[in-house]
Amino acid sequence: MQPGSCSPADRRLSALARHLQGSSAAMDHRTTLSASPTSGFDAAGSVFGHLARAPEDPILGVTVAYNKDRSPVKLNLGVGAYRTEEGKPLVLNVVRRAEHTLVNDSSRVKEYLPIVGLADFNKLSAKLIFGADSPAIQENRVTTVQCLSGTGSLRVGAEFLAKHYHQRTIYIPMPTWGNHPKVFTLAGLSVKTYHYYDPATRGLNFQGLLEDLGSAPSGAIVLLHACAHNPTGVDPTLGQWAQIRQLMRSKGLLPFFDSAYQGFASGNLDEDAQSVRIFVADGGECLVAQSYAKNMGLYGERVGALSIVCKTADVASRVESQLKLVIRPMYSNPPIHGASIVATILKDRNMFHDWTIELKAMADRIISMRQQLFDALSSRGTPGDWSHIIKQIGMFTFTGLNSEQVAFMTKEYHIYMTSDGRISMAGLSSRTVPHLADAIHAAVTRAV
Ligand code: PGU
Repeated sequence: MQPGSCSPADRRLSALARHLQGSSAAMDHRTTLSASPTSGFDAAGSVFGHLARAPEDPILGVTVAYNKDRSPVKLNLGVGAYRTEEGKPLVLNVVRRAEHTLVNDSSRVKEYLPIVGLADFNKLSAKLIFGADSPAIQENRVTTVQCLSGTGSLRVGAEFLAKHYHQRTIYIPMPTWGNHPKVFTLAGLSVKTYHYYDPATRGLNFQGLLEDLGSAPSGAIVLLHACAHNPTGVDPTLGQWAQIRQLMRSKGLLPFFDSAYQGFASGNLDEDAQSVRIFVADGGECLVAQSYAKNMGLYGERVGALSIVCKTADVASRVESQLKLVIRPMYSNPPIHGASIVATILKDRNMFHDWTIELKAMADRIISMRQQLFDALSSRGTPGDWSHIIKQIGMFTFTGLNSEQVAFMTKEYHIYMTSDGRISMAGLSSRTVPHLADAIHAAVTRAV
């Protein structure tokens, strides 16, 4: 399908855009109304009485529902958050050590950070994603600003593009993380989709991807998942990345990488950054949003970075000056604690090494959950081909279960997951695999 034509996904995005725009238009109207002494109030006298209840978030709302369930066998496989074999959240040892160092250093203060955040953190984050020997860094062509985790980095990047880039259209993969279209639409970009996933093979629809990007208007922005694509767990091979790069550069498409899982795909930080580095190596421009939520387990610290790679050092410094104007009225400057933890770990050779070991252990545990779930379904003789469970990469398995089957598993087995059939493998343990396998088996053999 041509990107210009209207797919069901594009129609859903247009409806979302209308909805988001509609709410601000309606808000303006109501502002006028509430100026009148008699209108804008409900029977109880509230100026907010007209509000409809908004639905829960499709991902974070799964945790809300899970928390209300009193069953002892309940299992939350919705949110992408790492759990131990005991099913508990994990604070990495190296993070505890870094926090100790910070707490014991009485010279540390709680002053405001600069608008762009902690300088050390920014430098080290760029090094982590682009590589220590990256010419772009050596030539000062990269500007990096600390933002509020991956989401905040995407939003700042999107606001910057909406304000300063000549093309307002961003192509996102279909499917993608559910928050992407909302972040980009609210920032003022116009969202379109490109083919990515092939439900028939449960793999990459590489032909569809090339066709869609090939017919995108010159200069359009393209959102790429750097690794461990969410929700599909399907990544292009390095050879395919090279082809995507060639096509995008030949058409002047602007890459915007979302790197939320560096280290979680292969267990190796450099390997997981290859897609980004292939693009940066050609001297062209791109944006990268990084998150430390998953790979350092700093979910609630909201620590991430936006990097913009430019053609020259001079452009990069002007870009940074404009990023400050985006950030200042949004949240003024970012929080200090999470960035200090990250900087402490990244700049200390021993701590960095220990982090890579702990990160690899998390990635390996997820891989072993894939194998265990696959084996459990095989031993039950569950109908269908489940080999995608071991082939897919990163935190999630895109099972292919439909929303009725998911609802059945939640109702009968107290298993919580997103309605698109995505399972967070990081939420599973050896103890809970049999329960999940029973539920999937029952869902595909009994549910309508
Ligand atoms: N980008 C992608 C591709 C993601 O999967 C996520 C998190 C983010 C960005 C944002 O992460 P930050 O926490 O802002 O760094 N997705 C997870 C977490 C829950 C959520 O939806 O925020 C998920 O379960 O899909």
